[in-house]
Amino acid sequence: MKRSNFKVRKKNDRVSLTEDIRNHVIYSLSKEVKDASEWDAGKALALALRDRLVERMIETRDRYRRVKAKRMYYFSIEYLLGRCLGNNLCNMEILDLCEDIFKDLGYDLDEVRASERDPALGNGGLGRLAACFLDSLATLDLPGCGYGIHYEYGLFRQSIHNGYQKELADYWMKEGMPLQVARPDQSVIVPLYGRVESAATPSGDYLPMWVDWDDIIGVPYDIPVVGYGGKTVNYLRLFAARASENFDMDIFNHGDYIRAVQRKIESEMVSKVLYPTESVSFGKELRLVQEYFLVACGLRDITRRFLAQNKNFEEFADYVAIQLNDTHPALTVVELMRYLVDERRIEWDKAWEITRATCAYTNHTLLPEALELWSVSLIEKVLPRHLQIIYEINSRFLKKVESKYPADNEKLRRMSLICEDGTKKVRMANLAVVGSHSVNGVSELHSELVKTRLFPDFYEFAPQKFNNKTNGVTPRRWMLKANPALAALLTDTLGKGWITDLNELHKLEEHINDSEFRARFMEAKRTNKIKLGNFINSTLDINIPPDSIFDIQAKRIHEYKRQLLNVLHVIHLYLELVDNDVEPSCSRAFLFAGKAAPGYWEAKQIIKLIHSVAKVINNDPRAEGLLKVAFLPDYRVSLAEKIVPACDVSEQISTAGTEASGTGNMKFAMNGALTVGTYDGANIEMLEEVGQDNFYLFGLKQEEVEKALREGSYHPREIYNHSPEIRQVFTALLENRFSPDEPDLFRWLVDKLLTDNEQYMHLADFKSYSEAQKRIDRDYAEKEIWAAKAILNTARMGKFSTDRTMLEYAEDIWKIKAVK
Ligand code: 26Q
Repeated sequence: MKRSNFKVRKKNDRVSLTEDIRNHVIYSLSKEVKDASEWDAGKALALALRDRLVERMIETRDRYRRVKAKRMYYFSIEYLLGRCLGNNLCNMEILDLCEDIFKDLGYDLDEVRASERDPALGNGGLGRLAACFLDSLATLDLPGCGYGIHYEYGLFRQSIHNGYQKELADYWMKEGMPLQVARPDQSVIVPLYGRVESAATPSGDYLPMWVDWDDIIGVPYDIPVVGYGGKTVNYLRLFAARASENFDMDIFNHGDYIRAVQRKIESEMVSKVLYPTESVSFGKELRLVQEYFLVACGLRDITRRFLAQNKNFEEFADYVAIQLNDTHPALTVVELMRYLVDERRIEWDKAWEITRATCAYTNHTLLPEALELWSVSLIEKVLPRHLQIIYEINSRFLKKVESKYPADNEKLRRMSLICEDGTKKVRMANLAVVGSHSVNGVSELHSELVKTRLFPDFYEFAPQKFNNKTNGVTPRRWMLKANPALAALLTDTLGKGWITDLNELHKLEEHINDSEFRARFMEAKRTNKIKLGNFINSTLDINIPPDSIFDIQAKRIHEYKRQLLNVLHVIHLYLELVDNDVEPSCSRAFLFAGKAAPGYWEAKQIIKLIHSVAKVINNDPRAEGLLKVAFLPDYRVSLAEKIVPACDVSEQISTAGTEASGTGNMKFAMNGALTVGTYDGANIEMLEEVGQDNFYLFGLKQEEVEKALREGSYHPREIYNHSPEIRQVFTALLENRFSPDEPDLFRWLVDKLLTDNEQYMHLADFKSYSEAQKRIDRDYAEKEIWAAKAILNTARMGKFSTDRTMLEYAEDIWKIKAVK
């Protein structure tokens, strides 16, 4: 029987949109049009938009079904989406039209957009990368969707009191989330706890039975993801945990109804809150349950969809690819094995082949403390059957290793999925590597280090699995939406092609000697700086002259990212000015933004230090017009959209070998900032693209860092003894010039940075950092030179669009094709 194709009916013209907005005010909000507030109008617009997205989402699904397309499912514990309204309007190319319609109705769309809360269902880079991927997948008409958790509370909001970070709960759906589509009919049941009973099949085979489990319901909510041009609408499917209606019969039978209900309600904790840290949460049972919840919900959904079109699981990997965003969803490997072997009765070797052909794993970190380990006893308690399967996977795998390397016990110990030092733990990274056909890092350098430092044994064992996929960012949100001033100039100069083919920006180089173009480019930058300056002025009461260099470090606060190096240099410049009478040749504003994990003491002290330094410098008349320092609270996607377009100098100064890739670095450079950066992560590839003259490189290389730390030859005190600049900075800190009311407040950091083999080698790079900063000062003073460098940064960032990244994943790993 031939199915008829779904037709999209809603039009995107002024008449239909206006009509639908009015209808939603009446029929969805139950108000008279004349009584609708600006906010009501915004909500009605969001609903009118939703109608259009939903239609296109159905059409897209229909299109994928018709060709039985292979689909990719991105499994990620985090998605840092940012505001949706403006982004959707941009991608559907109706932003200007809707602004106009709102004006006609007497409202201001900008205000409505500014009142939308960010869905902040992620910590930082990893979650934002997932969101950029979704935008590119839809733009490229690729059948790829996101799976995640519908957290009730997103990443905490940051407020600052007396220079210290305070965390506030982020109930992000307070005003509702008009875009999402609840799908209770597609809910799934997730079992947890219980025990395994061994039985036998009639033919005598081992038949394990997972019994006495508790269950949680996973209810899917779909957030439509519209690609640029508005044709393809994929979705992000987030699962919320709901208590099942089955009561714990034991308690129930004893008549304790309320206690039985209470236990059920506790199960809804699973999707209550996002863990606000990028490590150290291992051991927390709830986090393990969250990871399993995602995996179990996702796989149930996928197998149901697969079964609707196909019965033969031998073909599973021809229709399904699953990408594991770090090890957080690594239990996918085990859950898929359990499903195939226990529920579909497929023999182990076949099931293993299917599982490995389906799964692929991306690593995002080299920091040893961020590698996930879960104690065997905890896994046994929460997922008893899965533990058995992990052991079985391990024993079969180690047999293969042993046959290749007979009697190499050390190798077996290192490659085992079980870490036997102390209490037994499961190494999730080893599980992800063994259970996947592809393992990738997120920049060239990082992918090399994944092979040589993180998984050398696995690389030797199966080198063909390992590959690189350099990160990117979506130019739709980070240029078109965030930087309308620059976007208009680019479209004026090149046409619209750059929006979906960022390499088109290369053509800007033809205009580099056109003085009018240069002036317009710098005028756009100036417009953005004035906007950000006004924002800072109105929120923090700090006045930043638009002609000063906007020097920005915006990212999570972490020692490895070295905000401290930046602050030490700011203090140095200040002391040069007030103690040594050396004026900087350009006025500079040092802007910081970023959250610290609530339990990360050092990171929180760094926030306090920035505020303390800012207070002294901003209130010193001698620094007026020359130096300013500001910390912008509550860094999140919507704040980044204000910051990024206004940046002149982007600080990407991690210790070489610690930042897997970075993506902020790309956003800034795309928008015409110059990078002061180390030879780390994707900085290296950005440098290759823009050339040495357009990038301020400094600092030790990864091999040098590694060698010094390995040999124990880093003695910061020697550097200190030979550097009058560093001594002056440390003396000021120890003399409490930035903490007059709290003596010794910053002694810890002087002590720490002077400790032998200090892990992030701050002082080793200080001199070369400060020299790079001097070069920046000199170049910025030459307006025309600077403009050319800024333009070349925008022109040469084509590689760093997630469109490129997604096409590489699609071709090399997922084997999926566009369905137009
Ligand atoms: C793990 C277990 C328990 C609790 C939390 C976690 C956890 C959560 C988040 C561990 C790590 C993360 C996030 C890591 C992250 O954001 N990494 C960044 O990924 C970016 C995208 O690839 C890179 O650009 C950054 O360099 C990398 O730091």
